[in-house]
Amino acid sequence: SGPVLALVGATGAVGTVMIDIMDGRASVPWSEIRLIASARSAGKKLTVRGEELTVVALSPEAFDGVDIAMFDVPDEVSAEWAPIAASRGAVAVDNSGAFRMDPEVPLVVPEVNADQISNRPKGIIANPNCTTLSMMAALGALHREFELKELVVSSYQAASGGGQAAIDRLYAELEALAGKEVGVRVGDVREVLDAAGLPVSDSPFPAPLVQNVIPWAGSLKDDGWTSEELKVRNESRKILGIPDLKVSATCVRVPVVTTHSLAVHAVFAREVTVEAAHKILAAQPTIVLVDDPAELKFPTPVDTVGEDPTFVGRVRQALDFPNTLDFFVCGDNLRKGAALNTYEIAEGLAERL
Ligand code: 11C
Repeated sequence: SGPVLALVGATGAVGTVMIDIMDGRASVPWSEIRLIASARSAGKKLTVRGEELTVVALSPEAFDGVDIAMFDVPDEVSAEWAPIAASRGAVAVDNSGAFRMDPEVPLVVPEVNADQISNRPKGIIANPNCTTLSMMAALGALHREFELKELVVSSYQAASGGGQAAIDRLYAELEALAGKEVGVRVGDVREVLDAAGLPVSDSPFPAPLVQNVIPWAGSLKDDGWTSEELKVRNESRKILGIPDLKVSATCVRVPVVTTHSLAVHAVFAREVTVEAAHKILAAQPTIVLVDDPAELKFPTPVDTVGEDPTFVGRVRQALDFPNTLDFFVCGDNLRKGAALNTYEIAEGLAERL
């Protein structure tokens, strides 16, 4: 008798993690879980919570009887199909960028603005970009206490932000370089990749990712900014409810499979101390504070991947900037950064339907 939940994009990188999250829940409120994907994946069988389900093809009829439809698909697929799901009576919870900045679509991180779940005139709720999301639990908690004014962020983003093809590419590059001595002269990494049949022209990334960091994520926008950097700015403003928040972001891809990291420089209206920030962060249930510099304890992707909370450390009071904290955050970009937050919105919806 509970609501019917659909997962659109069930066979993708985020869809796969979504199934893992549902498997891990002690109980679920759903009377039915329906898996939906492109016609190419239709008919595939996947096990969810011990039950074998057959993936059905995306079609208007696939949404019949569905109460909540989670979308983990590219922007253009969501742009077309989330409104169709809504017109069939479902609430669409969309993880793409298609609707995030629509003023009639709430952009929700439950621990920051859960109240927005009920405000959905279009029948669509958006899930933020994984880079923005990774710092939201921390910034939301600190903003409540100190009032955030300015934000300067550098990201260290994992390959899996680019989906399965990007994950496959990183593994292929790692394999091609195994046992080779590189990093000695300009061009040596590209030569090894070319010889292995992996020219950068075939890559989802604009440069080799192994032995490298790439100051580029997303697409080119005005004045040299990338789409990813503008998402960090616009989405942070909307989620935190600070329309004039000053934000500057530089988004960088690093050779990590999963877990985005961010170096955050946050300026507040009120006086801050590391001690007070520690207390606030430690009290937030979806944050794990790992901050003991004397013991070399800080968050890293290796110790974050597969975990639900975001990990925060290296909290410092900026020496030359008043009311300012610098800190480092790691969040699994496929879990809280994508599937988990979407699922938490769906759970919040189920309580309110
Ligand atoms: C990345 N953050 O790491 C991107 C992926 O707007 O949902 C997610 C893009 C988005 O490449």
